[in-house]
Amino acid sequence: MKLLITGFDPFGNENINPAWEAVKLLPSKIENVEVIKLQIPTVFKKSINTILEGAKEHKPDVIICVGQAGGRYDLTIERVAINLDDARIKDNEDNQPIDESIYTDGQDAYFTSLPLKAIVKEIQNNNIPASISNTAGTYVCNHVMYGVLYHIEKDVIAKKGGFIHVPFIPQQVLDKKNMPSMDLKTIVKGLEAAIKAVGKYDNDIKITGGTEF
Ligand code: PCA
Repeated sequence: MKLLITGFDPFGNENINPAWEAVKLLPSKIENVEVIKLQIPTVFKKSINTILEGAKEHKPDVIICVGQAGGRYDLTIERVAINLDDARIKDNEDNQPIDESIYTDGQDAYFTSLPLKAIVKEIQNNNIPASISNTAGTYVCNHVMYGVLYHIEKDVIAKKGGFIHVPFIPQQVLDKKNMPSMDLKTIVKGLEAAIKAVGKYDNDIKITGGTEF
């Protein structure tokens, strides 16, 4: 199995993005999975185009995008991407779309085709906190996840796609009181576990993983 895994460059007030830092440290082979790493810009549209170019070159079976979710304490596997850009802050090229569709001919939302619960379980088996998230927000991460799933449906750029959000790493929270963080090595180990699960499970397992709110 061939996996294309992407990580964003730093955005907002941060000078490092734990997503790319972690992706960079992944081995190039994890059990039966060949891992291809790609940095993508935190820029609307350009981010999706960079993935499309990578997919054209590498022809992956699976595409997983990884992004920073400052404020979350665990690794979160995103269930759904919605057809909406609503940027609270400008992206790295000063774009700030507000309430715009990503693709006018796309569905309202796409669900990930990754085995969500198997991934969460495999990460937790390594004593690393992980859960399913039911919103990837309305910024570039949701944009990219939506773009990947749209292009999987329209032009089959891969068989499966999805998104994982990671917390801040400790060096980012030195000046942020009461802000959760996770050690970079732990994030890398968690992503490795996620990739193992993707290599092992074609279909998801039926265990609880929902939330009330
Ligand atoms: N996180 C942002 C965009 C880039 C990133 O790493 C997000 O969650 O939308």
